[in-house]
Amino acid sequence: MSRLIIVSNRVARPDALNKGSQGGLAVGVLAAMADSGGLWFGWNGRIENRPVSEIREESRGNINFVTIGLRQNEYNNFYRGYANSVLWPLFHQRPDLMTYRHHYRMGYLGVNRKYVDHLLPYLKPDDTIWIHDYQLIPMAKMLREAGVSSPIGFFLHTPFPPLDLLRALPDHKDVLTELLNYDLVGFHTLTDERGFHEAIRYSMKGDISPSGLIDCQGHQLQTGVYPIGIETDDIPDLVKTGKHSKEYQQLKLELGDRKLLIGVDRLDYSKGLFHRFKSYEQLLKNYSDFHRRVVYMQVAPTSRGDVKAYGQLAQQIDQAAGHVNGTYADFDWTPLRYLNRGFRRNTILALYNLAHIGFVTPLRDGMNLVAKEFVAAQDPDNPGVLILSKMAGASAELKSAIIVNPYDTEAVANHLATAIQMPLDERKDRWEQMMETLRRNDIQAWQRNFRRDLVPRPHAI
Ligand code: ADQ
Repeated sequence: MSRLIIVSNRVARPDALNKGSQGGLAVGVLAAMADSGGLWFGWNGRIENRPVSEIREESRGNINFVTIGLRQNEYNNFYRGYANSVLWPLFHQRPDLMTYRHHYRMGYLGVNRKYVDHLLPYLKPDDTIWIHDYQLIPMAKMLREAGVSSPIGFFLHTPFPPLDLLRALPDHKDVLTELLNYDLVGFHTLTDERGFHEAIRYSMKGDISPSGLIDCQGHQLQTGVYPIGIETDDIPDLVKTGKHSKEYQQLKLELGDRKLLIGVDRLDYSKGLFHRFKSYEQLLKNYSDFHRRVVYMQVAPTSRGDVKAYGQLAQQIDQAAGHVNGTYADFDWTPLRYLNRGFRRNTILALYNLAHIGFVTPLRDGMNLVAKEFVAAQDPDNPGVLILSKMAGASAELKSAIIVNPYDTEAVANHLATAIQMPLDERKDRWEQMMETLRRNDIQAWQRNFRRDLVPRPHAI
């Protein structure tokens, strides 16, 4: 098999993953590369002052990591600007949170060109190139213009918006043209793929065959649905080691026979924390029997704290958490524990295992790996219950979860009550069905299927 070149904005070194705030892309890509090995290229996460970027090369096992830094203005316009103040809110159906500036677009293109220039010397003719996520959409076009003829695939980790929303982006036709330059474009769900097809058909006048083969403006490319998985078989061992952590031990002791509800998310408006806190508050209001019998722990480390919408969100969430505890806490019971920090991966998995309910209610999410990890971390003889938003990509696969509409806070409260009291037989049945999916479509299947479909196709340059 040819050498795999992965490009993503952030590159996660294995030891960095243990700090617990890397996010789903890094977790997934690292697990996918464990078998195949290859080269992983991207930003080292640092802001640098030097005019020419220093390239850092490191190897761990069969993976070579090649990273570069970003200058302050590149970070501002590319990362904080176009990627996280334009594309992220738009792709998560929040155009109201979008701040569009022309110089953001210029900065975005500039950093993509910089990545291409620094990557080119590492490429060999028979490599397979796999670009990840919304920060790097223009790379294939730029690589092709530089003469690269290797197969180039793209995977979108976020949702793809419907055309009516995409049109709010002034450059949407440029973005679509850039995507046409890939040989394969992959999505988490059929809904996302359908959104892309709709945009190609009506905005770009492209032809699409029933199997997802696109013919448009001299480009041919394939699209496909590749729901990202997790390292399902390795999780029980990670849970075991995580149980030795002092956080797990202490929480277990403090809980006693109280039932734990757990939520784990980057602090992001797409994750629906405000609505989630309101649903929990509604549960406490409607079901006083549960007072002192449940504890909800929400773990949410700060993410993109220097983007305006995120600062406002942090304040709103602090207040909402304070309101729940202000209303219901007593000297011997804190109903909501809100922790603004990351955990080691095995610790977080052990905490999932300790929980009776996985509380996963994003307002919009590409997939949501926390939902899958929660299920895989359960004890087969006494599994917990997953409450899962229908707005997460994972709901297309984990159909035996309790599927909820996160905006309907009263209904979510009732579903929480059902989950808290669910009999063991029903918990086991639901869990078995979800595990069957997680075993069949694990992280290795995800990368195998994508790479199987990534073959070179004709492109007009
Ligand atoms: P994210 O938005 O980052 O990922 P998610 O898929 O839930 O969301 O992945 C988060 C990962 O980070 C999980 O593995 C989780 O266990 C870990 N994590 C989060 N908070 C943590 C904490 N405090 N401590 C330790 N670990 C923590 C993006 C998309 C998703 C998509 C993934 C993968 O937004 O929709 O599922 O990429 O494609």
